[in-house]
Parts: sequence; structure tokens; C-alpha cells
Amino acid sequence: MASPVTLLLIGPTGSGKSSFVKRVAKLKNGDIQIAHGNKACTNRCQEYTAMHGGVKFSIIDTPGLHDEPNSNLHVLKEIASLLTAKTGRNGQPLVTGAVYFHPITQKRFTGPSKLNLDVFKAICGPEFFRRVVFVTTMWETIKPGKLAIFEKLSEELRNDTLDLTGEGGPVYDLKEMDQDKIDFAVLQHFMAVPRKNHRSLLFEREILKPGKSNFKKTTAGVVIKKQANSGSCVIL
Ligand SMILES: Nc1nc2c(ncn2[C@@H]2O[C@H](COP(=O)(O)OP(=O)(O)OP(=O)(O)O)[C@@H](O)[C@H]2O)c(=O)[nH]1
Ligand SMILES: [Mg+2]
Repeated sequence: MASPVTLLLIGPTGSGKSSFVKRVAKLKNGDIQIAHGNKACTNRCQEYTAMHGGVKFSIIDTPGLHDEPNSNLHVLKEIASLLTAKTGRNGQPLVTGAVYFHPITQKRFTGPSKLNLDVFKAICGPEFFRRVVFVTTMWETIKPGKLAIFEKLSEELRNDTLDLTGEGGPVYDLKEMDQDKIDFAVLQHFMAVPRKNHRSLLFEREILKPGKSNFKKTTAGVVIKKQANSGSCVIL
């Protein structure tokens, strides 16, 4: 059987990662925890299966990133455990692509949003940026009169702030209002992405290399530590 498309979902707490999983994997209430308000919800990495166009998708939901090093290290540890448990697929990369969720209501990538994005970039590594899809959520909370402002903001995020272009691969900023359209576009995009013999997610390479790397010593782990040491955020 063909290998599934494996997607890693990452983003700040409350950005809509689990809601995306619930929709595409057609889960019922109670099958997956969805956050109420701003409280962090998902605490463990978990893999869900979705079918789209006859292709099996394996979707990894992760705990949300915060501007707080200990919880971001927890996210890394969780991803590391899940990837380690998945090894053994003929040396082929495990993760096909990554989806970053950003609530458009957080506006620009300053402060905590920037720290989270930097952690995400360090998880991916530049050679993987072409396999990243960027989803902005919470569009329907924007008042119609303000929509044009947020659309401009979204364009700025895509063009100037993200800098996810790495080796020249595309960045998809899916800012459709209709969630079904977003879901379809994301899955459709990854159906066309090669699943074999590509450069792996940097964090996957680092964590699965012979001799086993400690997740704290990976590029993403070092970025989190630097953020703490620079006083951008505090280790509790
Ligand atoms: N208005 C609006 N609400 C959304 C959207 N996506 C998710 N939500 C709501 O936002 C809250 C958080 O959604 P989750 O899917 O649990 O977010 P998460 O990213 O999984 O959060 P963590 O598990 O804490 O990392 C829930 O109340 C959702 O119903 C969206 O696009 N628009
Ligand atoms: Mg969640």
C-alpha cells in the first residue's frame, strides 16, 4: 500500500489545529479535545487518519506553542516521542509536510508570535520550507468593515514577514473565509507533493540520527533555549 501523506500541524495555542483535524478526519465530539476560549487544550501529540481523494492522510496534532520555553520544550519532546515511535519505514522521511496555523487576529509576527514562528522554522529547517503550508484562521471573527485591513495584513505576512521561502519553494497563505475550502486546499496541495526521497524535516533528521539526539540539543531546542537566555521569555 502507498505510504500515507503525513502532516505535522503546528501553531500557537487556540489557533485551530485540533479543529482542522476534527473536520478533515470527520471526528465526533469527544473524539478530540477542542479548546474553550484561550486555554491551552491539546497536551499530547496524537496521530489521526483522514482519507481524501483515495489517499490516506496521517495527521499529527500537536500541543500549542506558547511564548514560554518549558511548554515549547514539551511540544518538542512530544513530537520527538511520536516520530521515534514511527521509525522503520525503509529509511524514507516520515513527515511529508507541515502546516502552520496562525490566528489572523494576532496580527503581525511580533513578540510571542515571532518566537513561535522561529521555533517552527527551526523544526522545519530551510530545506523543508517548500513543504510548508501556512493557514490563517479566525477570519470570520473579523468585522466586514475591517476585512480589507486584515487582507492587507495577510499579504504582508506572506510577502515580508514569513521568509519561509528557503530554497524557493512556495508558501501558501490560505485565507479563504470558508473552512471547507481551506481544508480541501490543504489536503489537495499535499496530494501532489512527492512522499519519497525528499529532504526530511530538520527536527526529524536530528532526532532520528544514529546515536539519537536529545530533543533539547536539536536546532529547535537550541532556539528555545536562546529565547529563554535572551530574556524574550522566562524559564519558570
Ligand atoms: N472563529 C473561529 N474559531 C475557531 C477557528 N478555528 C478554531 N476555532 C475555535 O478556537 C478554539 C481553539 O481551537 P482548537 O482547534 O482547540 O485550537 P488548537 O490550536 O488545537 O489549540 P491547542 O490544542 O491549545 O494548541 C475553539 O474554541 C475552536 O472552536 C476559526 O477558524 N474561527
Ligand atoms: Mg489542539
